[in-house]
Amino acid sequence: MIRVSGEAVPFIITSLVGKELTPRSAQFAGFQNASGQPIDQGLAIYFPAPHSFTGEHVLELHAHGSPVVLDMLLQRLFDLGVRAARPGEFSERAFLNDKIDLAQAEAIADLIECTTESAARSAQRSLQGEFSRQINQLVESLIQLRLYIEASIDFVDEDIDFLTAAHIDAQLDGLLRRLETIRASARQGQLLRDGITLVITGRPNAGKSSLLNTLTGRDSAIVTHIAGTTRDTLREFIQIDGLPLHVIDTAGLRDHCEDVVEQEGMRRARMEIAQADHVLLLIDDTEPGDRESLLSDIPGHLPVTRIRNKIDLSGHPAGLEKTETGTVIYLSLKSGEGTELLIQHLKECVGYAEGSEGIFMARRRHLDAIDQALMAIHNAAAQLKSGALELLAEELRLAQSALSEITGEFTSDDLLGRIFAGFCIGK
Ligand SMILES: Nc1nc2c(ncn2[C@@H]2O[C@H](COP(=O)(O)OP(=O)(O)O)[C@@H](O)[C@H]2O)c(=O)[nH]1
Ligand SMILES: [Mg+2]
Repeated sequence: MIRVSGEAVPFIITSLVGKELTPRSAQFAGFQNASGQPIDQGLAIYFPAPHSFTGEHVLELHAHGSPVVLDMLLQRLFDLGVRAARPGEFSERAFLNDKIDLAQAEAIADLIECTTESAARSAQRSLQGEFSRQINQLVESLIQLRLYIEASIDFVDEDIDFLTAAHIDAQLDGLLRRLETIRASARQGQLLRDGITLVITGRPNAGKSSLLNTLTGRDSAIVTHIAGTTRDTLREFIQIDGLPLHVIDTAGLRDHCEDVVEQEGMRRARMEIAQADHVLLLIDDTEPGDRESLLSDIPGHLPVTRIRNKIDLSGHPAGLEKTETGTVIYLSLKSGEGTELLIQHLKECVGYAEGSEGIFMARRRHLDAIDQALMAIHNAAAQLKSGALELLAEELRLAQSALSEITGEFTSDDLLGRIFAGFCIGK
């Protein structure tokens, strides 16, 4: 299917199809070259502006699928003055013509790229405007409150019944609670979209590759009793009950190693750890002594789960312990005992709730905007306490503009360019 959008569409129809098309109805037509000879025949649909996806005149041509025919048809269109669309250009025009807002446009790209069913449902919800609607309602409430506060600043001497401080406080509180609910849904949506990156590390032979294989359910990595088997980093994409996980198996870390290949593997392993969302530190439970010294290789802010493996040999019962330095799970990757604890734990620590009811697709930038708005409203509450109404009004304005960035009401061209460049061509 070829889709053409823009002012010249009526001219294209006359030249290519050679007859008038009834708006919004699929019509069988021949597609002609410059001398009136048929290139192909198929369905043509004309959507006159503004009742089209982009808001401009749009023509859709459904032709036969051969790449040669497609090429001839495109060449004919180019000869008529058409040019190829940039990635996301149709959605961008729809956004610029107020057909959809920015969050909806992003949902189109997310719907196309989603990797799980839950993600598809959430993207669909965002595309229908559920996320934008909630954001817009909040913006509306912010504007109302701002109006009141700014009026009470301007008419401070007049005898008008303004909101009392207690009223404003209650309203700010209500805004905070609504925003936090939206944030929770958006965070789930962002998890569904991007997932998290898990990096498996530990001493050689602790069972790292066995863990990767357990998680993927197949022989992704080579497992042997030989220390230093894994040298390359191995990446697998899996999902646990709809939660996307990027799992990375790495070369084992040890202090003394002569092998240059293994040294390079260790360098790469440390690089992956630095970029992880969560680290799984594998420890062989049969090994005596302090096997957790590797913790120093892991940046302090990263959540680490220590997995004490091979309990089939050590005799330790399967289980999960919460300690001051994080969670410890005892399991055996050989017998499978305790592995379900790990799966449950992973879902819990990323805060993943099963089911996609009420979740909408969201991106990092949406969460950042919500966080900025939350902070501004917190600040506004503080300004209220100190009686600084002007500063309070300013914080509300900041909250409003942060939220408006989500739907694209105030957005820089730069950001728009970056967002639409991430789309595929034709969308
Ligand atoms: N008995 C026992 N052996 C295990 C267990 N997990 C892994 N192994 C063995 O330990 C060796 C090293 O495993 P591997 O996954 O390659 O470790 P890596 O070097 O950390 O990737 C292999 O021989 C595995 O079969 C376990 O839970 N119990
Ligand atoms: Mg390995």
